[in-house]
Amino acid sequence: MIIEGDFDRDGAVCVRQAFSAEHVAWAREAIDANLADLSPLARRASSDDDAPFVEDFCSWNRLPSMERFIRESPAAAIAAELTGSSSIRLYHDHVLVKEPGTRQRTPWHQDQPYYNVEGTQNASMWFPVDPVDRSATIEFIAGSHRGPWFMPRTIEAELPEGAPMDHPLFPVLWTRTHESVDA
Ligand SMILES: O=C(O)CCC(=O)C(=O)O
Repeated sequence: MIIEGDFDRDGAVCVRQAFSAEHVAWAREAIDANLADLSPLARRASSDDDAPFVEDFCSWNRLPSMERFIRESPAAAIAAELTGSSSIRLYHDHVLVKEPGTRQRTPWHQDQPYYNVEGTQNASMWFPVDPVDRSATIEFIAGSHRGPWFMPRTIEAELPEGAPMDHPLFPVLWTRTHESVDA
């Protein structure tokens, strides 16, 4: 496994050569299973005149393929390495699928204000199963994991940035992804 970057300083790193082709296949299988069996939490995050951008949450305990990826891939070991933790708990799984041609962007946001957890030993993993163009990949603002915090909002709302939140410091980042590229 190669860790590029400084997690404490920037709040984000790029991890290379940690997952095998089999792990990627597990994730792909889990996403397909999720799309075929959406939970009540699922939502469409793009408008009707856009290509489908579907997201769903918290499916690991009803989809065996999702649970296998979470329990048996190196994901938890990577989180332990980055946070210096001896054990890792899953907060949630979050599947986001942008079909080819989707224009809807994921807006800038921080994850921490969405999560009801405290502390600095936490991490989110963004794991694409298809090649993603530079113009469509995730972006981070280095150091934004130290706040200030901004109000959560939904992806599709396209509201102005939320008001700063009065919140202690946690390691999360401003992230966004662009629209998907055409297939
Ligand atoms: O992939 C995306 O569109 C958004 C991912 C994201 O915001 C996150 O992982 O926190």
